[in-house]
Amino acid sequence: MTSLPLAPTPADKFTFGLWTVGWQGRDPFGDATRPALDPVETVQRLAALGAYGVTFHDDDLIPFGSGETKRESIVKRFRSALDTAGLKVPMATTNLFTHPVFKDGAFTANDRDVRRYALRKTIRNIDLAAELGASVYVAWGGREGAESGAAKDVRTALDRLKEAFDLLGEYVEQQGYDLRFAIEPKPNEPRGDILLPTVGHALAFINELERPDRVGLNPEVGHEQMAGLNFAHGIAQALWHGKLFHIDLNGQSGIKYDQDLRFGAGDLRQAFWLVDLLESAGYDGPKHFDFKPPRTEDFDGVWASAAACMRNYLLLAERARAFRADPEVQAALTASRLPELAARTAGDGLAGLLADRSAFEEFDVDAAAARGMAFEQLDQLAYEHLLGAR
Ligand code: XLS
Ligand code: MN
Ligand code: MN
Repeated sequence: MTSLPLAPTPADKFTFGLWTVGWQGRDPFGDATRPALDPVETVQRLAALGAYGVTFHDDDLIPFGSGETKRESIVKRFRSALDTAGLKVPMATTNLFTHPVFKDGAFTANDRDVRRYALRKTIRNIDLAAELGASVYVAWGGREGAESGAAKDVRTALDRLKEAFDLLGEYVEQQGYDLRFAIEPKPNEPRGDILLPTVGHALAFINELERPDRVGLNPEVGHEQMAGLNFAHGIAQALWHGKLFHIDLNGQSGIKYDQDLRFGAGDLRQAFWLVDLLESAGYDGPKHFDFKPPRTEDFDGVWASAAACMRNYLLLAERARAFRADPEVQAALTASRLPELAARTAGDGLAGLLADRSAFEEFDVDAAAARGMAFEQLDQLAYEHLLGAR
């Protein structure tokens, strides 16, 4: 195993939300354990750690209810901090969940006035996102859902959700912004059940929109794992559809509340396969950390955990590279017939398949059933690399 003096650089495209390191530790059972962070300090700290960019919800940067003059001076100060630090804003999003007005949702609230307000709030921040150079606009519908059956007519709510994305797409097109939307699925929390709960639900929804090309996904590690799903498989399918516009990296230990652990904590094995996939697929979008430094930490712990997110990604990328480059792994992949999976099943066409007696009439089913797949040896090699034993 090589020694690893890995240090992140902007070329790695690591980004963080203002709300991640800025989380004050307020949870349903306890008050804040840390004071608020000035977004300008966040920009400076992240740049010093080697990050590429920073992202925000409108209200993370401009406190809810700020007047126009205050808003302008905040944006000016933030922009000059970005310029000095050399940090980018590749993505922005809207807070449609904190204020009590969104208690029954935003784009799918039963209350029509709330839906119209939510769209206007979003459009206002889309203007700022475009002004700061963002190319992705994330939409996480945390309050779009229900706790009880009759309270939400889900089919009608999906009509309203489609209407919202169609209107936002129309706006962005009208303004000539180079901005695409990324839907972030989550199964529950804060609503009992959230609409578009998984990658698969969201992919199907996008096909019903007026501008499906403008809309993709921002899947989050912990959100799929909260539903017991294999995150790397979900990402592979999103890539297959050309829909991985952005990604939220963090850690989660199994099916429970949204833990938002630092990347690499929680399910390390899934983190390894995820990094292996992103690196081998050549994903070149931002690698965005959406984590919460635990409320046990002071600011030293906050910055240590932010640095650890990036380091864990780089360590896993190095381990994945070593795994793929190992001649024994390549032999094990062949023994497991991975190259064969890449061959067309019927390169000879349907006629060829129907005419091929060896495919059916003369096929030795028992002999094929008796062939071992050699997956255990292959998987153990992955473990050895992950554990630094090779
Ligand atoms: C919450 C989400 C949220 C989105 C952005 O669970 O992860 O932070 O990423 O609104
Ligand atoms: Mn989360
Ligand atoms: Mn997220």
